Amino acid sequence: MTSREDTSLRAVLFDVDGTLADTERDGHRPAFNAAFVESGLDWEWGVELYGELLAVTGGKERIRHYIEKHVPGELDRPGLNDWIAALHKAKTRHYVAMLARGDIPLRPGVARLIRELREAGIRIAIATTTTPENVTSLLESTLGPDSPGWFDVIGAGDIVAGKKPEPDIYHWVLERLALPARQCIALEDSENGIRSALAAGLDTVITVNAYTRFQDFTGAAAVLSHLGEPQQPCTGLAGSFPKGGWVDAAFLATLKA
Ligand code: XBP
Ligand code: MG
Repeated sequence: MTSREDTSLRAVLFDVDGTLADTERDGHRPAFNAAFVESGLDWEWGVELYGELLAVTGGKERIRHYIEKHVPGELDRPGLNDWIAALHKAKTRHYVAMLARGDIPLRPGVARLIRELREAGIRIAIATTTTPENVTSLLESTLGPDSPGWFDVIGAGDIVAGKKPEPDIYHWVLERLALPARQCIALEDSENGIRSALAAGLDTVITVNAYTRFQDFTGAAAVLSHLGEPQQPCTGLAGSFPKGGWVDAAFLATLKA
């Protein structure tokens, strides 16, 4: 096989929210609500409403979408963009504090797979719409203080113009890895995520969560309940299924073969 056709697995690109950890319902959502209370707002994002708001990726973008849809009078606020940015900054402070308390664990199989990929010499990277400090805080609180350094590239937040489902963040990460999409796999949890990854040419494995279970994952290489562990096998929902019930480096490599 010539190098132009080489599709061997060289890197795995992880989404963060919903993929590494179930962060949305009991992490980001209460952090937004705490920021609203702190700012004297009577907004409260319940579990169901938040599920609808997740259609828009990015916290600042989500706040603006909420204002447009639910409290349009606020659109007349002077300096709206700066006000949203300040509100979001408060939200990030609350969220990072939750992570530092160890409130949010990794999903099944995540720590194991990261360890196995590193042992196998397969590079790892992050591609997410969330704020960069949220990523480092989650990694440090769950995998230890050195763990952000395990990732060759961390692509997060506002560094690209178009957030998921645009492919920008995946293009940005692939460029810095200096790898073609055909030698990489994306791990995602949402429809916006898979649209972004597929548009960047990446084979994508989905692990669903309560918010994303019934979304459209057309084009996924595999749709699974979670990454699985030897003691906690995953369930297959579509596409390939890992022998034994857990995703490892060998399974991901077979998806590239
Ligand atoms: C995650 C997001 C993020 C988080 C909130 O999407 O959309 O905006 O919900 O984080 P994905 P911020 O998992 O596809 O990356 O408030 O820091 O934006
Ligand atoms: Mg996600």
